[in-house]
Amino acid sequence: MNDLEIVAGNGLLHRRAFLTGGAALAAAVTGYRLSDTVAAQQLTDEAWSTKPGVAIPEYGIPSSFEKPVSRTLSNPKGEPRTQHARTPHHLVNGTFTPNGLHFVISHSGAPDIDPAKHRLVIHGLVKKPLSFTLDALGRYPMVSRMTFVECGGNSAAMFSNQPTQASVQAIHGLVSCAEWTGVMLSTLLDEAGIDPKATWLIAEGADSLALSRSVPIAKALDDTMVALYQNGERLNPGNGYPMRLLVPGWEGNLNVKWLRRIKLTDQPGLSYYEARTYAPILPNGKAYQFYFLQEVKSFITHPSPGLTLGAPGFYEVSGIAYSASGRIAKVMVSADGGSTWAQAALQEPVLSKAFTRFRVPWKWDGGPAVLQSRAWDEAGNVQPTRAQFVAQRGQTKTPVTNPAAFPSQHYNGPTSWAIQRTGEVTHVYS
Ligand SMILES: Nc1nc2c(c(=O)[nH]1)N[C@H]1C(S)=C(S)[C@@H](COP(=O)(O)O)O[C@H]1N2
Ligand SMILES: [Mo]
Repeated sequence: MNDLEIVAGNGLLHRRAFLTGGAALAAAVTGYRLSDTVAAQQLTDEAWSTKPGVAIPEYGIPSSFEKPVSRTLSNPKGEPRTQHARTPHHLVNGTFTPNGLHFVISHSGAPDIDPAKHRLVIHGLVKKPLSFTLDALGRYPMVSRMTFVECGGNSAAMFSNQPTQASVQAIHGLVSCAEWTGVMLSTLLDEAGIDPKATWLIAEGADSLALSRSVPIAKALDDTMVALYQNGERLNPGNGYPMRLLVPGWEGNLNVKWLRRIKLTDQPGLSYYEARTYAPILPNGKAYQFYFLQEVKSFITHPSPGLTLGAPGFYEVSGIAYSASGRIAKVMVSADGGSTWAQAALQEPVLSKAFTRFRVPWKWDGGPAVLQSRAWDEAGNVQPTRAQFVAQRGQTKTPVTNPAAFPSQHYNGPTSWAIQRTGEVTHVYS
């Protein structure tokens, strides 16, 4: 068996090279061997090795060399309008997003909530209206789960009829994945006692615009959570401190932050965001309303624009895949713009409604190549091609002067990165 077997065009290797051929692959990547003494001479004694280091701070932050690993802000001067902070997917690895890099969309800033004064009220069509302090909520049984949150407007640039010369952060930076810990909403609704007439709930935030969204009771009782912790620590202020609704796999906007009210009703509230922003008009004239799922999707993070390749040779192509309909079943990667495909290795554990990292070994011959990924989920859904997607949902002219203009929601087609002979990576449609 050849460990470095080429299985698809432009040099994609069988994923087995990671398993059985790890050593062969590593040797092929580094490509040169040194004698014992020459190897030892590679070590020099820098200042940091010759005197004691600095004291460890109470709260650890990344090395000063990691400054470029940060979010990009849509209003860096704090202009009072909707703010977007985008995750640098090309500068991180693994499957969850550190709290300081989790994307944020905030339509009226982040309220500075005193947790001692904050209350969560559950009322409406319930037998026993309830009010909770943060301390009281903390005494209920808790659960932890990894899940992604994705803005319905993530990847809006992909609706443009011309490729956008931007990074994976600019194009797909409005999705992140974290381990959330909190109380299942079903536990709280059980205590309040649901009136059988209740079919929806309206969740409201404590921010100044009181963002509200309607959630069907079935989803509320399924896997919806009142999240109190994010990756082990209290929620970041931008992500809803001290509590948020977590509606796994569903449109980001439903994940109401700074949660203060849940009202059970017998109909949706038709709030601003569900009646306007997240009800785009389809090419067939119908509104895409109450469409909640963030469908199966994947994109390559390494390489991607900004990560210029060096010399020809071995590279790992890697990226993330996720679906609102469960676990990722399979990811295929192409290096020739979609003509031939190699199956990627999936990083275990593969969790439902969470990021799954995929990897495939690639031998770049130095010529032009077009990298692309396509994911399948366990429910049998597959990412549509961009052409299929655009036929159903439409596209916009370039340049997109108003990025909020429709259509701009729920893009889940593939993304293609072209590798130039110089090693530069650019965005193309293929
Ligand atoms: N109260 C409140 N909740 C909110 C928002 C907001 O502005 N106010 N933004 C929403 C939007 S549009 C999205 S995509 C998600 C983003 O969650 P994150 O900022 O934690 O990543 O929060 C949603 N919840
Ligand atoms: Mo959003």
